[in-house]
Amino acid sequence: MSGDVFDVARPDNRELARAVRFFRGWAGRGLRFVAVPGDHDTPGLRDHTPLHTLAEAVDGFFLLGAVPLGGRLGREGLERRVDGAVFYGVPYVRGVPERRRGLVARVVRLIDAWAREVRGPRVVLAHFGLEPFTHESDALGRPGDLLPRSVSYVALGHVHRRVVVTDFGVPFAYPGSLVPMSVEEVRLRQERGPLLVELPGDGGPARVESVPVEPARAYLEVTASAGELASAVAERVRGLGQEEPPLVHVHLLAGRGESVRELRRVLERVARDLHVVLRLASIRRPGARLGASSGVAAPVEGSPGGVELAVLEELVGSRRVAEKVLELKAALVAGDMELAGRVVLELAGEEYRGELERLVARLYRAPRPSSRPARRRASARGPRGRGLDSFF
Ligand SMILES: [Mn+2]
Repeated sequence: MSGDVFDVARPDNRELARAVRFFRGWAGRGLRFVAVPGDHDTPGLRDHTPLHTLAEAVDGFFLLGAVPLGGRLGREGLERRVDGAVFYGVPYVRGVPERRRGLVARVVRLIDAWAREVRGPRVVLAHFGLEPFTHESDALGRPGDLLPRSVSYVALGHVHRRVVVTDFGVPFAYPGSLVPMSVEEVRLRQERGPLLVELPGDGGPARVESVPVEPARAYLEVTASAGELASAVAERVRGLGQEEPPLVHVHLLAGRGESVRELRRVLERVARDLHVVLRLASIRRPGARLGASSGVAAPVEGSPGGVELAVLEELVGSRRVAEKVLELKAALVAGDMELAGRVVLELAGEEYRGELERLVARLYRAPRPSSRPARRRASARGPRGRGLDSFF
C-alpha cells in the first residue's frame, strides 16, 4: 500500500480500531501487508503516523519509510524481506518540491544500489506524483528522474486516477483511489482499486492485472434548485443496488433571496427522507460573481489555484501580494519554515511596502467590535491610523 491508507493524519480511535480489526482479520488468514505513509497519513515531522499504530497492532503489517519517533530512519526502516520478495519504501518527505525531489532522488539511488545486490522479486513503494499523470505543481518529476530501474515493480500512490505503465524501464502503476474523493473524480469514470501484481521468481519484470471492485456505494452528481432537489435525487438513485446509501454531490441552483442556512436545511431534509448522503458541491446564483456581497463565495469551476488567487487579490487589493501570500501558504503547508520565513521577510520589505501600508490602513480603518475589554484596549492602542512600522 503506497500511502494514504487513511484520508486523515489523526483518525479517531473508532476508525483506528476498525482498521486494526480489518487488517488483523486478513493477517490471521495469512495475508501480509507492506505500507509506506502518504501526505494524508503523515501528521507532522515529529508525530507518529496512524500506520505506526497498525504496524504495532497487527502481526504481518510492515511499515517502511516512516521515521520512528525519536529515532532515525536507517536501512532497516527502508528495506524488508516479506515472504519471497524484498520491499523498499521511499519515505514521504514534507517540504517544498525542490527539497523533496532532491531527498527522494537520493533515497531512490540508494535503493537502486541495494536492489542490485539482491536476487528474486524486488518491489519499491513510493508516494509522489509523476508527470504527466498529475498536474505540474503536484508532480515531483518525470518517471525517468525518480523511478529506480533495478527492481521488478514500483507501486506508486498519490495520483487518484489509474495509471499502469509497462513499457518503461520498470513496470509501475498508480492503482487509482478506491472511491472518488471529489466531485471531479465522480465525473472521471474509470477503473479504480487494487491491482494484482505477479512477481516472477527470477526477479524479472512484474505482470500487472486489475481486480474489478464493486464500490460499496454509488457516487453521483446532481444539479437542481432547492424546490426540485428531492425529485432530482430520487430520480438518480432509483434502482441502485449497493449496500451503502449513495453519496450525491449537489450543485444547488439558488434564487437570490435563499440563504445558505435555508439551503442546508433543504439538503438535510432530502438526505433524511431519501436515505442518501448529500454533499453541497456548489451554490449557483443568477449573476453571482466573486466578491459579491451576497455573502456566498460560490465555488467557480476551472482551475482551483486561479480561483484562490482571484479571491485573495480581491481581499488584499493587490495581485503581487496575493501571489506572495499563496507562496507563504504553500511553504507553511509543506512545513518549510525556512522558506516561509523568507517569504514573510520579503513581504515586510521595501518592495511591498506601499501595497501593505494601503492594506493595513484599509483593515484598521474601523475598530473591530469586541466584547473582551483586554482586546478593546489592545485595539485602541493598535496600529489604526499609523504606518506599517507599528504594525510590524
Ligand atoms: Mn497523497
